[in-house]
Amino acid sequence: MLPVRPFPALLLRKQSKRVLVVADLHIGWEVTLTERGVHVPSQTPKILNKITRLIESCKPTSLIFLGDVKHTVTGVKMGEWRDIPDFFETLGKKVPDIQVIPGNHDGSLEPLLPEFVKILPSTGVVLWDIGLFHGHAWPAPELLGCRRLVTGHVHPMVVFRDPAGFRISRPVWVKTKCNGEQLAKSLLKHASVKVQKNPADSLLKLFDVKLRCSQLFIMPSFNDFLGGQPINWKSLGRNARSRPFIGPVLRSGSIDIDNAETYLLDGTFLGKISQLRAFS
Ligand SMILES: [Mn+2]
Repeated sequence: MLPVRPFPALLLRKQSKRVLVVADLHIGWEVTLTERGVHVPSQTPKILNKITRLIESCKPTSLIFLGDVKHTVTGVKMGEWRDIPDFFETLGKKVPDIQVIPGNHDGSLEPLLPEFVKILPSTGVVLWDIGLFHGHAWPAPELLGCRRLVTGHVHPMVVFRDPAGFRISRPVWVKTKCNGEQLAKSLLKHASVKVQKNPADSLLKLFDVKLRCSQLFIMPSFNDFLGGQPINWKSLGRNARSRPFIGPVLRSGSIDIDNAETYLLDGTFLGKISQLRAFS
């Protein structure tokens, strides 16, 4: 599992298979601006250009979109109606296998996709020893059998502010520990399952899943034009549970947000989130 520097993309490899994962494209975001009188040309050609360069350098056998391909949450805006089918048709000529894990913005995405694009469950998928899910909803129990989980949805950014009021924000990768027992407990509770004294036993008994997850990676958004969540905000650590945007897994108390490591897209290690709060 390798981040493809300096792209917000992940390459997963096993034998001859090469799976490229990208998250949160939010195609059509600029259409929402146009509706409010701010006219920005379609960003889809730029996104397509970037993903094409990535495909040329990684030569993937599969491409997985980790949710939020489109921007409007329900329904379809004019720009999306035009851009999304063309976008996938172009990629289909370059990569033999294309799959989408739907995110919370992907309502009505299916009619826009060419038939060769496979739609995966929105509860995520297991790929070898890696659990991939978007992050707006609970993953399927079988993902907890993977040592590593990869999610999107948050569009993590680190924000630095200086005394003059200048602000710099950069998209980052987040790598952190995940308490499998706690996560299993929350997930079972959500599934209205009575948890026995040991959540790992319940997971095994009810879902035939051996609890293994211990690490979580949050992917940056693939769309440069889009904002994100400043994950080093002073209040985020304390109030993580009350912030609905970050999704049930991050709210479950099983993710060590304070000690999460952040990396720029070029691989530079910035520090732990708890250290970076002082600069936000
Ligand atoms: Mn999302």
